[in-house]
Amino acid sequence: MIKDIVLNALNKQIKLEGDSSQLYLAMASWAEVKGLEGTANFLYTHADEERMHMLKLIKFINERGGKAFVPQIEEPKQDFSTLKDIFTAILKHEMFVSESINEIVGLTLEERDYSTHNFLQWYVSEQIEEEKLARNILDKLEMIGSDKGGLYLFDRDIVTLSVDATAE
Ligand code: OFO
Repeated sequence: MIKDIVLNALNKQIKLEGDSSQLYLAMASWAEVKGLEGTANFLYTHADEERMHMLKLIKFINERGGKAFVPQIEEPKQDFSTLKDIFTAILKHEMFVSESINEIVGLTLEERDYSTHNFLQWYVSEQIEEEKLARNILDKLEMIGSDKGGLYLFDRDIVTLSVDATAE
C-alpha cells in the first residue's frame, strides 16, 4: 500500500506530465501553422510521449493500491515568436520537471518506499535525456541563427532526433 504523502506527490506529478503534454501540443500546433512540418511532427510525437509518462504514473499508483487522480486540463501558452523561443521554453520546462521528479525521489527515500523509488528511476533517466536533447537542439538553433536555408534543413532533419531515447 502506498503512503498518502507519496501518493499525493505522485498525483501532482500526473498533472505535471499532463500539462507537459498540453504544452508540447500547443507548440506543435504553432509550428504546423507556421509551415514547420518537421518540427510540428516532432512536437506532436513528444506530446504523445508526455501523455504516456502520465499514464505510466496512473497505472503504477492504481497497481499499488492507491487511487490515481486525473486532473483538469490547463490551457498552455499558445503563442511563440521563434523556434528558439520554443526550445528555450522546453528546456526551462524540462528542468522544472526534473526538479519535481528529484523531490519525489528524495521523499521516497525519507519514507523508505523503495518500490516507488525504483519505479521513479525511469523518470530520472528520461529527464536526463530530455534536457540533453533540448540543449542539443538549442545549440543547433544558435548556430543557424536567422539563416533561412539552415532553418529549412533543421525542420527537415529534426525528425531524426529522438525525443525519447528511453521510451518504451
Ligand atoms: Fe515527462 O518528460 Fe518532459 O516533461
